[in-house]
Amino acid sequence: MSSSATLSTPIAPPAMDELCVNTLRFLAVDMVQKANSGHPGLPMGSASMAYALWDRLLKFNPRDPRWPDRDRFVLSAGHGCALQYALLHVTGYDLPLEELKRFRQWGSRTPGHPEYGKTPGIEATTGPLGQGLANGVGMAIAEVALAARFNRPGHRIVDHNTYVLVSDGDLEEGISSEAGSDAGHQHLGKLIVLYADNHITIEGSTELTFTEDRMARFAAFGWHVQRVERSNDVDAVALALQNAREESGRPSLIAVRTHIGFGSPHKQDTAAAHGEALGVEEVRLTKEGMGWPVEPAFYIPEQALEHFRRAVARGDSAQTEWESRFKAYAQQYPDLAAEFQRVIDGRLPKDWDADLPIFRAADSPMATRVASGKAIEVLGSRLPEMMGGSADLGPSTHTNIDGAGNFEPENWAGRNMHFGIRENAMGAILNGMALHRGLIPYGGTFFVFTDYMRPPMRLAAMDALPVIYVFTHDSIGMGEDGPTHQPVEQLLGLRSIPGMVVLRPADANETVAAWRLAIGRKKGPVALVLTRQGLPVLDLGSFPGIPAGVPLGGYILADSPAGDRPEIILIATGSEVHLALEGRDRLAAEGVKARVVSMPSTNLLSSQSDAYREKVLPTGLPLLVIEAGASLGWKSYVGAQIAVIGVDTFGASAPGPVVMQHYGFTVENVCRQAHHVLDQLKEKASCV
Ligand SMILES: Cc1ncc(C[n+]2csc(CCOP(=O)(O)OP(=O)(O)O)c2C)c(N)n1
Repeated sequence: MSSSATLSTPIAPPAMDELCVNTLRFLAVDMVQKANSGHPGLPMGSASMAYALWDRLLKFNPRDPRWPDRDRFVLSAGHGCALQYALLHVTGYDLPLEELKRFRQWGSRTPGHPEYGKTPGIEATTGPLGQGLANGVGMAIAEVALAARFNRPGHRIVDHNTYVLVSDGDLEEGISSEAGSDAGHQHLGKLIVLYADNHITIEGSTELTFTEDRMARFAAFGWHVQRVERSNDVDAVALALQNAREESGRPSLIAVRTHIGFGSPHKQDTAAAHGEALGVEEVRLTKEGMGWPVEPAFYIPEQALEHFRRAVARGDSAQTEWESRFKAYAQQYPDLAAEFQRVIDGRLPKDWDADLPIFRAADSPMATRVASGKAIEVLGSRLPEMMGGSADLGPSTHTNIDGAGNFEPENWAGRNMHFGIRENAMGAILNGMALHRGLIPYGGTFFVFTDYMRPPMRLAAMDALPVIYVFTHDSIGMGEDGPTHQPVEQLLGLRSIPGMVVLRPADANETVAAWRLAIGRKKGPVALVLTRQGLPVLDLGSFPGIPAGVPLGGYILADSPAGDRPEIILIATGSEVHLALEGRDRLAAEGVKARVVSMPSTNLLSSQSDAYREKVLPTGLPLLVIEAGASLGWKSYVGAQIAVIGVDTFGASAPGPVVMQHYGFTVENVCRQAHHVLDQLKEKASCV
């Protein structure tokens, strides 16, 4: 192209493609240059393939970015988001050009990596490489699961594709193998991945690190694979995409040989194009070299804009067509249509929690993982949108919904998922399912292995996704498997993720209350942290405060005998609550008045009013915390007059009760520590 950017006469299709692709390229270049920060290289190289998708195939409506049957598009290589913002602007989303000019600035809708909820049309927060690809797998799973449940002969009301754009970094990350393997196994034919195969990462050529045959790898996962050698051949990319769409039995990978920094005379095909502005002079040379006006920056040729904006009418007619099909469906299947609307809106049905179990003291001992399993059975029968499973630990995590069938290629209506031993992908797939909407996704593993899935958990919290985690074997109390399997610092770690609600219930009834809260909470992830070992059941007759107390995060489970002002408060979570109760009784016999506060969720308690917290933990009273986890968080949480019985080293391999005893989780030690705290206080007082 030379002067076509300024032509006012009609433009032939290939020239129009080129004009549009260059519009995207140079918008991205100018965004990064103006911000003097960001990643121009990937957008410059991938603009053509992204254009092929958005112009020829992608089903979307810029005026209604949340229309349920739209195709999903995830930019897994989130650092290339200048390209996505450019696409959103030119196709008519509510993203004014001004926002492109404020790329990466405070308060803009064009943050440094795509953030879900901040920019219309962004389907997932991406940036940590590999996560977006696994999100796409989750979205594709949600699509087939909802299609299996809601479509009827002649009525395909759920029928869309999921597209993901990945880079080398995405495919180098281990999660791409976890997710790729799962997607191939599940025959997710409507998942289509475009791979920007540009041979460059930050440190240089992929020859340094990445020489396996990626196509063969994905073929081995059961994917349909294609290669496009000339990325700027929009028709060739569109044809490959079309082939991928026609391949219904396998997910598709299309490796497109792109060139990072395409068009930049000094930076194309080098790592220098990856992550910094090209520089004023290089921008000028690039624009001149490609026949693009150097000024003004953010130039959008009228014809290109007109062409891109046809997406609005196209999207509108696609959505209108779907709505009329949905109307016909609703006439024939009114209940199903209403149910579809309900799950897409994320509304709960009436009486969804009516049959939740109430446990009695006679049910003791019961592990909280077992109580959780019983709650899941009931909830699963009331909430057909519940779908989840475990990373190959189902028999231990009790995450199965009886009678709900396995989710597998032969039965996408099945709701019990087998993620395999792929915690990272499991977390990201759950996120994708939540992002898609229409399901309540949950997943489980041993608590210690949350270390393998922190990245997606962090993103779930960032995106306020309603994902539920079922983490069992929650402390050194799990016993014989030893320190590799005994979580210590994980509680503190999860509690420190903003927006993550961590609940460590004390018994079966607290577990039921925790599940009720988790299902009812529509914004943000909830982690249920559960025991392997059996625990006494706190009968609601003796402890009526449990159902109302758990959602508050902390509450007075047992006050000082005779309701006197306590001299000390024993705070405990999970299995240690029982120790606190025993300690309280023994201290009473020794003449010390103690209150027991069960604190299943420090996060929830800290969001209660000052007045409530003061009622539960009056200022000035000394505290003894009993929790089989790192003590670090507690010291800052509750102030100076405090002692903690915690675990500040790794555990040990032995039967659970033996390990607990060795680490000081005994009634004797609780009483000793309580006396110690009180003695210290007295000493302090006498010194004053
Ligand atoms: C999990 C993770 N690790 C590291 C990074 C930092 N990072 C951003 S892009 C990138 C690699 C760049 O190579 P590639 O994925 O091929 O992108 P391109 O150079 O084509 O833009 C890295 C290491 C990241 N975003 N996520």
